[in-house]
Amino acid sequence: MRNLLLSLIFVATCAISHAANIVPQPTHYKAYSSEIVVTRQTRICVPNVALRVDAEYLRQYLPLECEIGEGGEGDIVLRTSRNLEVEGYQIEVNQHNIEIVGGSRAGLFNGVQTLLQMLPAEVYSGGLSLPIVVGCAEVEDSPKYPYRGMMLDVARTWFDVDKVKRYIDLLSHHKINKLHFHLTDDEGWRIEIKSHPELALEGGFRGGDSPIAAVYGAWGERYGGYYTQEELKRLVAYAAVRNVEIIPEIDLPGHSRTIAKLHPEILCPFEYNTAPLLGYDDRSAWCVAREENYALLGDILAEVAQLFPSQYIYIGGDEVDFSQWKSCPECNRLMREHGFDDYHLLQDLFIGRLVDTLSRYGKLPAVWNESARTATLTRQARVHGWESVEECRKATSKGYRTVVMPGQYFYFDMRQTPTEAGHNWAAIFDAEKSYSFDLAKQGFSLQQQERIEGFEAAFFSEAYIAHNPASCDYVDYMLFPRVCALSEVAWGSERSGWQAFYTRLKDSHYDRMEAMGIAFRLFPPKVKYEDGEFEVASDDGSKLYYRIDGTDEEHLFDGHLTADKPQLYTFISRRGLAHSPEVAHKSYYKTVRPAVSITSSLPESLRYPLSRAASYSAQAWSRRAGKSGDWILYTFDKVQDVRSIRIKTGNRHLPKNIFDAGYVEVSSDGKTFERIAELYGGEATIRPKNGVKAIRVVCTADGNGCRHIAVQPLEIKQ
Ligand code: TNX
Repeated sequence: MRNLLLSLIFVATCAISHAANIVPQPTHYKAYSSEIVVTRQTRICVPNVALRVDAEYLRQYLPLECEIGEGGEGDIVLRTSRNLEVEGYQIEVNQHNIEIVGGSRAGLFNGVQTLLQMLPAEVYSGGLSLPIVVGCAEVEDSPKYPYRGMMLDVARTWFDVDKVKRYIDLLSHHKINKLHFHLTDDEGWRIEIKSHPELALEGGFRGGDSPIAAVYGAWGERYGGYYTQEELKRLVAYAAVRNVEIIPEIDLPGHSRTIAKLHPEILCPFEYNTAPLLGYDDRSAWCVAREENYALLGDILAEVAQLFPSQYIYIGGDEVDFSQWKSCPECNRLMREHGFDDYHLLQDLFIGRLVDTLSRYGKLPAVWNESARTATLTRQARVHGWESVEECRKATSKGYRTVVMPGQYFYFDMRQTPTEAGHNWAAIFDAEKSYSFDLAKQGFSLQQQERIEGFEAAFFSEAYIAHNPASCDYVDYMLFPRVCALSEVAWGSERSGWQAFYTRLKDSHYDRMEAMGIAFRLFPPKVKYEDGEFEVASDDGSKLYYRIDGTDEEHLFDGHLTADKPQLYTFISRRGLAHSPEVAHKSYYKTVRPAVSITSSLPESLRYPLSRAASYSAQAWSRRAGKSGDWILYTFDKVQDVRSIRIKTGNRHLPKNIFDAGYVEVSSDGKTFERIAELYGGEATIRPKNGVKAIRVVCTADGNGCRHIAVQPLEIKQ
């Protein structure tokens, strides 16, 4: 009686968890009006020691005793049953107990994730205080697709083990079950290979005295890191507990500049002009004809195969620069011997050799879609369609098990609106577009759909390096809530439309992500300016702030702000660690284009001369990399009185082809110059106090790992 009374008091006083709103949406979810109270006395019970690991996992979020046994009144019981699908599960929460049954440990894990989402969001922050009330419910759920993946590029920007573990946690909370681990690329080699220790010891670092050039960013010091085999084994085990399989990628035969720097003998034997690169050899493709290459690759793949239990090893196959093979006498001899008229077939030959090597280790290949182009590749390969939706359809038509990840929907290194950070080569899109992906609407026939193994999103990290890579904030912002959308698409339950999904996010999942410590992206607030007053609103309950251009301080926006110069104000919404992009009235983005001439100590490209930047039309190029003492001089026809000027070397949205280090000087008479800013990531924004007649950018670094430097038009605001 006393217990019952206490429970009633608890029911009245403690927070009741939100109804459903589970992400990804389960197939069946039925909520009842009754409740059960989880108290400190509640136990997590598993029938045998094999499931103890799952009980211990749950315990990290719900601090209860674990026990091997049947469980009794009030307990949480975890078990498996062969009658369910491997990754399927059932949950029953009734007034007596909570039971999760999984079709296997994987299914049980999925059930545990759903249960966590049925509890107050504080389960994720460690701030949960018992007792809690849980609404009674019945859930029956299983995924439509066995492959629900995320690719992390740890080669361009280094992610240490703790960061990777954190992403494994966050992904697994969304029932993502594959981590495609992009371990090698032109800019880094992140996996220890014991038979060739130099690969990680040297290839894990770039810049400073490393032979690997700092292509992305000003790294006067060695930058990077790598995973030891011991760390990788522990990581694989860590992921396995969370139902995540790690699929390692060694990107071949292109994207191999790092290993080629350490083993130049793997490159094609021809005279290469390194003059524009100040002596640096930037070739990135393995020579197909050099027999010894396959022995080295055999050594590497043997260790990779042994470290990772995944059946598939990812061997790349994307974006091979055929110009290297075209210039190679040995590759051309091979072409003639085989009667090939297409360099894709030469690539197939190379990939085919690796497929044989993998099969000796009991492994199958996974590849980027280019490797399936001619369809000579074994049908046992798993093909990842990244270039377009069309490439995904083609791979399925050729009979390949296909992972759908077209950049236009699932490359989360893409920008989310035009003025935000990130790439735009595939598209500019936010979570709504990822969420909208639909195989039938995209014209996949039923037969093609049967060959879909699942979905994957990618985060390539070349832009991350310019956004404080010591913190996860940039990645979080690019990934969430897009990963939430991916999880719905890949889990494959009936989708109810974006508005309903967005409402579920705002009502429940934002709180969870906040408790998970994710610096996720909020949708941009709407900004209006009328009759000298701002009207700004967000639709998610977040707080709004404004900033005056040129200052760092943020002020709370209380609903009223009058201003005669709307171009000076930017707005942002915040909620915990999450924030929206900065938005402003259209006048903020307005730039002026005064007449300017550009000269430089660098020889200019004939095709992309500096005059293109001077006429504000497009980026201009030099004919070689920058070296210490090089300069670019911008001279205005008339002295300019302006608010700000952004001077940018490098590509428009990537810290590449930059002055690796340097500074900016200004002059009001075109004769005497004053140093007023340092370059960061090849660029600087100046806010001149006096009129500006000329600007000079001076380089203090030798080389940038690229064939030229790019110069963007000045961005001038009045
Ligand atoms: C294309 S995706 C690439 C990567 C880049 C990415 C940037 C793929 C197979 N190749 O090397 O990092 O675009 O979005």
